Amino acid sequence: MKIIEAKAAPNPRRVRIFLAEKGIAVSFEEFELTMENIRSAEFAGRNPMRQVPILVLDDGQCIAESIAICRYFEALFPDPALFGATPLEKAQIEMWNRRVEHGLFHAVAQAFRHLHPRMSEREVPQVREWGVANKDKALRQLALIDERLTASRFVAGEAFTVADITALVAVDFMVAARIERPDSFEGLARWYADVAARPSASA
Ligand SMILES: N[C@@H](CCC(=O)N[C@@H](CS)C(=O)NCC(=O)O)C(=O)O
Repeated sequence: MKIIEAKAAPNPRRVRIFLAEKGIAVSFEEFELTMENIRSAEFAGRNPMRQVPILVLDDGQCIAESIAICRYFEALFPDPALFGATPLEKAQIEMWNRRVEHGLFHAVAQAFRHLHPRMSEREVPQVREWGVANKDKALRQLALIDERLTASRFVAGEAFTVADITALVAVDFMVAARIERPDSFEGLARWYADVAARPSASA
């Protein structure tokens, strides 16, 4: 088994943090995200979306999508439960993870893809106005997460979960997307200092 990734990219980082939190060792293979590599038939055969990370199982089956990969490992190794243990926890963590992924993470990714010169060949058409609109959207989403973290220790409640991993990676991705984090978000700052200090954050 191996995970095909690009070390500098945010989605593979989500999987690396998840595995580090679980204490699971998997071998990683670096995939250079050049246009030539992305267009290759071999890459498309592994993931028709032409994106990393991709988990390649020993029998050659491929699982893409960061959360699908994390869920696979959660099912194999349930402790610590990063997707929750009880039906209620599972629902709450799913709710928050989806809010962060479809809200903040998506907005930051859209801002990056539609504004960064490095993405011009990849994001066609690259629509500047859409990138700018998503910078504003990302800040609105961040305000909602800040509000949540003013009342809650972690994103989905009192325990660290996959929703914190999604949020941490999204907040760090803001740097590449050139979106400044406002100092006024105190709940977010308190949470960020806590989760960024976990050993898994540097996985
Ligand atoms: N929904 C996918 C997104 C994967 C994704 O966007 N991967 C990026 C790296 S962070 C990628 O491979 N980008 C290459 C490209 O879009 O050309 C997931 O959760 O894994």
